[in-house]
Amino acid sequence: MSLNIQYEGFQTKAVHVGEEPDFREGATGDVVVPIHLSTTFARQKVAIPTAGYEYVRTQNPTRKALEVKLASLENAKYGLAFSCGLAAETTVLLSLLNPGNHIIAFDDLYGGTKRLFDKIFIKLGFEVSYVDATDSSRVAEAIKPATKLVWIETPSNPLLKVSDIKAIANITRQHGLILAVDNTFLSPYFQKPLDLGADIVVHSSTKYIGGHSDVLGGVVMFNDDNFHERLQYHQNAIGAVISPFDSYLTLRGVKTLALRMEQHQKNALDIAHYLEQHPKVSKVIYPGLKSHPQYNLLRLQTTGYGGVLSFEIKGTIADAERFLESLKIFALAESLGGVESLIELPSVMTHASVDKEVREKIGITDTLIRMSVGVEDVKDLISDMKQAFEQIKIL
Ligand code: P1T
Repeated sequence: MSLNIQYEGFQTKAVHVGEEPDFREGATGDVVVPIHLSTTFARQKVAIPTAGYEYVRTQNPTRKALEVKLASLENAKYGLAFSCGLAAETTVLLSLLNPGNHIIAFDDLYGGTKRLFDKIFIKLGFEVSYVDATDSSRVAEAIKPATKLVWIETPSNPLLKVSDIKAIANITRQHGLILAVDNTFLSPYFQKPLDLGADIVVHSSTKYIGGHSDVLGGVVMFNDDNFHERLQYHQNAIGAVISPFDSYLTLRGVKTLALRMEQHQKNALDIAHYLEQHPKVSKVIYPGLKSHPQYNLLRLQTTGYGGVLSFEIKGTIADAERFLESLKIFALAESLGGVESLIELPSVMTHASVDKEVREKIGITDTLIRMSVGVEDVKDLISDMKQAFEQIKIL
């Protein structure tokens, strides 16, 4: 129940928005929104849904609380929650585009997003061009008469390339295009793309927003009333919605987003410094390092660098595999953004669906390792890496 309280701070919003106690007669004053499992909502009058609720796919009170809370964290007017990040992406594309439309996408994207574009949307009659969006002029150069939307991740997955949201938003605005930003890697705690001129923000809430590697979800945030009408219609018509239980888990997770992001970042910076000086490492990519090519830009458009880093191990893919398989605290697993540290080999795992030729062209080599730094004690994480490095003998 909304009490119309205006909260200022991010953490206050994360804890309270959408979950204000309900003191109406018969209500119990819960400080946590209940998990409403009812799939349908009874009415007293044929034409009047009780409290606006009709059927669970269309809307339910637990999902509503999540959507309202996440929208407030992203400084958005609207938020819609889906069954996963890819379901959110699919619904955005089907709601706002038509076959024949052209999409300009960042050449470094999560492998599943690239697969969605290349294997599903191209088959449906959409056209996609990939550009290195770290240079905004490449986005402008790729615009055609049929272009409708620009899709970026910043920082990107897995190469952590950063693009200039404001500069790209200026280009898309001039040409009447939609700018969609996947904000999964930094979360609304460190970056708010709508404030920088983006039209749509997408998240895999499976990652930092959920934060505990126990819930799948996706969210879309935006300000435009017309988008709201179209997206809400398609959300209901397509039906890839988050369940009430998963909404609850995500609500529970997001309350500590700010605390977790600070710890992820602190640990990631220490690990990036450790790896930078390691003789068996040839390259470290972390937006919080001065050596990152877009370090200055990042400092302008975000308030932090996040908890994901990538690095290249010297040697062969067999050395990379040996290192990964020797780790004891890091879980060798896909995904990111949970409290536990995860590590993976994109060429074989998260980005295996991207053609080898394309992967190598943009820099996803066989020995590139991606790490999602958790919130554990960093000295334990570094000790774990030390013992794993000792297992590889690089000449
Ligand atoms: O897994 P899902 O909730 O459907 O989210 C897809 C997705 C979208 N956007 C970004 C930036 C992502 O990283 C992901 C999922 N990524 C992984 C599973 C991964 O390990 O990179």
